[in-house]
Amino acid sequence: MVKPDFKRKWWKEAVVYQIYPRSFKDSNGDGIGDLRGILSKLDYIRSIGVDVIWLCPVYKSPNCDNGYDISDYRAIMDEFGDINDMKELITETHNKGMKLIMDLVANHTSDEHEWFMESKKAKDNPYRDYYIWKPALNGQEPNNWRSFFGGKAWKYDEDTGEYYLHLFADKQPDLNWENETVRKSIYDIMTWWFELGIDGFRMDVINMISKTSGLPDADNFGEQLAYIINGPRFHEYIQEMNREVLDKYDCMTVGECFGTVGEEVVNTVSEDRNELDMIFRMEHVCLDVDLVAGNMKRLDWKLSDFKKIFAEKDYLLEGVGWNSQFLMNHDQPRALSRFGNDKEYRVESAKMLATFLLTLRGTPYIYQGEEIGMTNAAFESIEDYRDLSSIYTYNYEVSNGVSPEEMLERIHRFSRDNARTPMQWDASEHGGFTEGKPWIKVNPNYKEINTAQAESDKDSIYHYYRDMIKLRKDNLVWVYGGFKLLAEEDEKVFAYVRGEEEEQYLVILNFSGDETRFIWPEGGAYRSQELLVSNYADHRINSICDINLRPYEAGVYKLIQ
Ligand code: ISL
Ligand code: CA
Repeated sequence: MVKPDFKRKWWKEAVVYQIYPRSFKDSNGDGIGDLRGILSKLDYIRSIGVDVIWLCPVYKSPNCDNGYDISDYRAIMDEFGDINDMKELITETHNKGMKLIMDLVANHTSDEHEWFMESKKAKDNPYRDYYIWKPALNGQEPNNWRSFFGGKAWKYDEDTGEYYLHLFADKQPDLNWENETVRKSIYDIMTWWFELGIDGFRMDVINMISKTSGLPDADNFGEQLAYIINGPRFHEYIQEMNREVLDKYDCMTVGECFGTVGEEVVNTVSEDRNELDMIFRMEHVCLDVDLVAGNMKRLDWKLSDFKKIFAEKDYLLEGVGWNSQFLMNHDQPRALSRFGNDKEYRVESAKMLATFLLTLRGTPYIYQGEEIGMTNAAFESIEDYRDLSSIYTYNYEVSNGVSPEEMLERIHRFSRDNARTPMQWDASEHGGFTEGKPWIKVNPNYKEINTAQAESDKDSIYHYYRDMIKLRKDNLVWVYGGFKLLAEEDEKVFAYVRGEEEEQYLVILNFSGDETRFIWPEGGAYRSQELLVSNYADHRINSICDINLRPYEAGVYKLIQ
């Protein structure tokens, strides 16, 4: 359980704050968040106690997928500002003692990127091979792959009579990483940004850049994933990327690696392989919804399965490599609505989840608004939604017989827009996000849930996050110390011990809305315990071996030996 020989790194000790720029803060009243908006809120971000800001894509983009479709990697999206704003953001972030990482979207570009526009012109265009073009097979698509956003993964181009591959929207053609010039061009872009002063990259669907050769037909989507994820040349490319770029900078990298499991995780983040610092694994956000089926139907899930995922991912990398920890991001519902209770126990459960996220081993990522307990939005009509994948799924399922009411319920629960409603700053109109008309509706609960309220209330979720981050920072044992899951099969309580033999802590979290009792006979081995944190002001226990917990009650104890 203990590995004191971990190499210290700033990014292991950091807490990251993720910003979705479109929804963070609008500075000029056009209803769209922008870089000057972020600049105006840097002091707020710093006040949470985080060290690193991860900016979702801000590059020039026609915005079919809110910036995950890039048309120019060296320019800023018109609505967000310009390169001077970006330079100022980098400088100011550094001046305030934080670092800034960007989103590298390199599996695909926009179809409006110059490379693709050239590529489309003719079969012998020098850029043709930048993308994955194939002729029809028996008058049909080159294979039967599906896009992640629904429909076929191939689009026919009339002019040149061939299909191009798009694993995401048809406006997001996949780059051909087998082409060395493509790889070099991406490395040049990365270098360009490092020279501008950024501190690292979150890499979008990076485990999909190498596809199985021959692009074989798949019997189902699961099999298709196997042909796409961690393909034959993935590690070679990432090692090359390190030699060409990453090795030259003191940077951090985190790869979005949906579907990467087991040995492939080890192969990607082992410190001796020089690939990625950490990856985002998605298992814990796939328990209650089937991303392979893609229908947003809620599945029953068990806390014991959730716990095993966290334990296994920690044990797998013990002494080998580093984990990332997150409960939500811009593609996921609000963690509080999903794993807590966003109604009668909103504050308690949000604090419980904060206790969890910040006492795990691995670098924690907080998503904007998580620190004030923002919740899922339940818009009345599908017209109020903006996310292309939510809209596609709604239309597809409804046209296949699911009732619109049922589909709207699924959207309420799982739409990516739950995370994308504007940040709630105060109780003024549109939550202080904009003085104009927001590009997507503000969650109507902004009058009660906003940063102004959170800052002024000493018992708020926001202050609790600050305290938890401080606790984590005050003692490196929270960063590097071992993790041991207790009571694996308990379906209400998530409990674990952190730390070294001579210094141990118990974290106990009631993940349910019921009162429950946690019996821990091994606790008898300790002389006593000292309570460090709880989300209930009157949290008391008689014995560490037998703990009563109220709904979502959480406690962190130092165990005295
Ligand atoms: O969003 C999802 C489920 O709701 C995922 O399937 C998601 O599409 C997948 O994890 C890849 O996400 C990343 O790449 C996409 C982009 O739309 C996402 O926002 C991004 O995080 C394409 O670039
Ligand atoms: Ca704006």
